[in-house]
Amino acid sequence: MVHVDAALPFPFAFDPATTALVVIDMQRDFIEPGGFGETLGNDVSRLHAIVPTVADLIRLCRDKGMAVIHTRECHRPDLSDLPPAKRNRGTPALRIGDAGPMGRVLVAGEEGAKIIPQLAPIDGELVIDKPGKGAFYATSLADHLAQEGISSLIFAGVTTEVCVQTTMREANDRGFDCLLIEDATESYFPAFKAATLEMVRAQGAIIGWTALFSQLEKAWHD
Ligand code: TIU
Repeated sequence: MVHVDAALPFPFAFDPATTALVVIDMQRDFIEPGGFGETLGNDVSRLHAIVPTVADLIRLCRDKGMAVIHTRECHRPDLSDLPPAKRNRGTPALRIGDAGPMGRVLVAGEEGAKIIPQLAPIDGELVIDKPGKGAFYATSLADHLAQEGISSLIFAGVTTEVCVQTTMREANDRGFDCLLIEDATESYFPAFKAATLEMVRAQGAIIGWTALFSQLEKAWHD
């Protein structure tokens, strides 16, 4: 067992053999200019800052032989999995499915929907394409985790209060112990990130735990 004694709100212990790292939506569409995140009116530069930490986290988990899973928020080219309520929401400069500077926005296979090259999956790692915010909704993730005997999940990715938090809540309801790596997740809104970290671990880890990457790394080396 690995014991992350510094985790909040109290120590988090996990067995790497039954734990997976889930890296949420580190896609060009959210992290680079010209993608979906920017069309929603966001400054995407904040999200760049976590890339080195997410890369270190992925490397550590790979080195330890732990399962690494990546997700991508994207839709089929015919948009049959895109509810009108999602496509038509608000007044963005570009809607999901429209042609933008990185291809069609949030459409599978387009440049913008790809995971940024620095964090590209390697052979053997599961990549889940998801039409919603949560990675369990309308995907094979739950079946895969059951098949692999996974019972704990470590989370990284973007954005903290949208796809990361939704997925953690889905996972928690399904019985997984969840640890969110604080400096390997980011939001377009600093206050939303801070609030999410607090609400996740409030009430005795009502959704899960949080820890810094350095605290996870130290736990592994102790
Ligand atoms: N807009 C926003 O903060 N996030 C999303 O739309 N998707 C994810 O969080 N991946």
